[in-house]
Amino acid sequence: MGIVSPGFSGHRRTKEKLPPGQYLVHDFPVLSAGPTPLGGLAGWEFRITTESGQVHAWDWAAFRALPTEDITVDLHCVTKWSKLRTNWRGVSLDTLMTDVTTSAQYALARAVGDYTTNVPLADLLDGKAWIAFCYDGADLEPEHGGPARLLVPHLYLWKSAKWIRGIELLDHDEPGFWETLGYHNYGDPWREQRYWGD
Ligand SMILES: Nc1nc2c(c(=O)[nH]1)N[C@H]1C(S)=C(S)[C@@H](COP(=O)(O)O)O[C@H]1N2
Ligand SMILES: [Mo]
Repeated sequence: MGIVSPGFSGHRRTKEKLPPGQYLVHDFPVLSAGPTPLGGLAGWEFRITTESGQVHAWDWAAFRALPTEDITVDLHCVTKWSKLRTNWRGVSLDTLMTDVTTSAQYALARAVGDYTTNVPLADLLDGKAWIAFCYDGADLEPEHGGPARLLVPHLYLWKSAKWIRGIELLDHDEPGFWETLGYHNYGDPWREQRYWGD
């Protein structure tokens, strides 16, 4: 390996490509539509419910016994901030879906409280989504969704439901909290799909 001068990497960084309309932040903003739930791990449960009503559930111990992945991903919020190379540890949705039999095409993530968000099931599979419980080597802070949140980094960050409790697999699409209020149904930052009609 050659020596890469700080000037070179700095130059590269300024030329890094962001999705259209986004700007770079170095802090980690908190965006929550309601209060931060402070429930402990004792009653925590994550459920996948299929379109035929089959339930697959993990308590914290069962969830944490699953194989984990360390991932570094860029985050893009619809309010226009992007944060690059964030480090997470989580359980891949592929792992959670291993024993789930479904022909559903849609998914609705449900969090503590009223927050829901819809994602096509294909966008949760093939290494594209995780239930994340560590950020930057530490337990995920409650304000960022701890104990665990959905992480779907290829879509705008409102799709990454904090305090996730379950995913419902559906044979029809069901818009969630922000989607019902006018946010784009799919939310691809690279196509700048911020609002319905974009
Ligand atoms: N349960 C829940 N999840 C949520 C939200 C929320 O209000 N409630 N806000 C969403 C929005 S709009 C964004 S931009 C991100 C913000 O995540 P952060 O607070 O960790 O930056 O969480 C998303 N997930
Ligand atoms: Mo957001």
